[in-house]
Amino acid sequence: MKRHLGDLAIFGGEPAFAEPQHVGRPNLGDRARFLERVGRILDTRCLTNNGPFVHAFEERIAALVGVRHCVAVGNATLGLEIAARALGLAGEVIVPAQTFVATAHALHWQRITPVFCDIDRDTLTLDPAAVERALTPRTTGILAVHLWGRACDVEALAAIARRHRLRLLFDAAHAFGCGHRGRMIGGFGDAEVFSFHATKVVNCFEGGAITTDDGDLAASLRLLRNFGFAGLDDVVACGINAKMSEISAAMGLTSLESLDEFIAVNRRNERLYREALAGIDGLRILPGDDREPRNHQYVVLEVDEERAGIGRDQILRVLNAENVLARRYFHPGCHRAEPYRS
Ligand code: T4K
Repeated sequence: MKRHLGDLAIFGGEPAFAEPQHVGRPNLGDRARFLERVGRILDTRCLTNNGPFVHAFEERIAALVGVRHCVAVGNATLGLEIAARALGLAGEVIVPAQTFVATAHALHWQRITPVFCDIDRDTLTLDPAAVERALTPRTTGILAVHLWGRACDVEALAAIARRHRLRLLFDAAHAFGCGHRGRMIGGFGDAEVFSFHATKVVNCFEGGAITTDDGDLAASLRLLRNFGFAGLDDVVACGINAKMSEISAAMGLTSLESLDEFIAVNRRNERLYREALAGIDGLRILPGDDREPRNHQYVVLEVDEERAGIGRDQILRVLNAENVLARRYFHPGCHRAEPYRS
């Protein structure tokens, strides 16, 4: 029997929650462990500039992902920027149209033109055939996004990159803890960039990391992250300040210690949503690939307005009125937002 949206108690009646239910409320980890680390930072007065917590965080990430190098940065947007620069991206770079604006902005800041490309209807990641069609003589690379933690068609994109001598960079902002064909995301392409923003499965308040197996690339990234300093007085490149602070790394390490627990809670929440919404005409929760490790951090609901008999924006208004802070991601579409629209 078909169910309809009105059957769902959580959408109707008295407000279910006195306080707003923050979709994406940050994971905190063990407070005592974090405060102990903060104590150490204050005791040693080593606050930033690649201190011991940043080193430990980089080692943990590299080990979990299974790569040789991890370069921690202040946030993923900066990570994408210095990765684009270190990889020599220029001219045009292919990006999916369905992504957070940071993917395109990171290129635009480097005076690189993001060329928006269609995505696969099922996985919501770059459609390799559409990538081929978007290539021009000015294309220097592909910046693919593992949207909502779902791996791109890594093999097809790598084949295109090889054939056309392009760089392949992955925006893995959503994908820490996710896998693809027996390997963890983080080890594909020339490099991958994670976000450890407050709303991510592992958070550093603000933070990010670039992972790669390429030692020369990692060395360039380390230079670019620190103003281009190769030694105390030796500036060898036009770098930027993309460093991660010790307190961010302390949060990241604490967060990593509870990763399994966060994922277990996410998995349970996703199952509850799936059960509650199952069989409702016009609503689809984006499927994940259950053969792969997943962080289950995002529950994405697609609304077919005609079949559901209610629009996405109406559903949002109802949820918000019930203090459930669901959001439209990404609205407007990146290619329809400024400065790209005009
Ligand atoms: N590439 C992709 C594909 C990305 O999605 C992102 C970022 C990036 C690159 C760049 O990564 P970073 O440079 O940020 O490391 C968020 C985040 O700001 C952003 O990191 C994220 N993607 C993007 C998809 O979403 P909003 O606008 O959703 O965040 P906000 O503030 O509305 O928070 C969402 C919910 O979380 C709210 O219900 C409130 C709650 N919340 C949030 C924060 C920050 C809290 O309870 N406490 C908090 O501290 O942007």
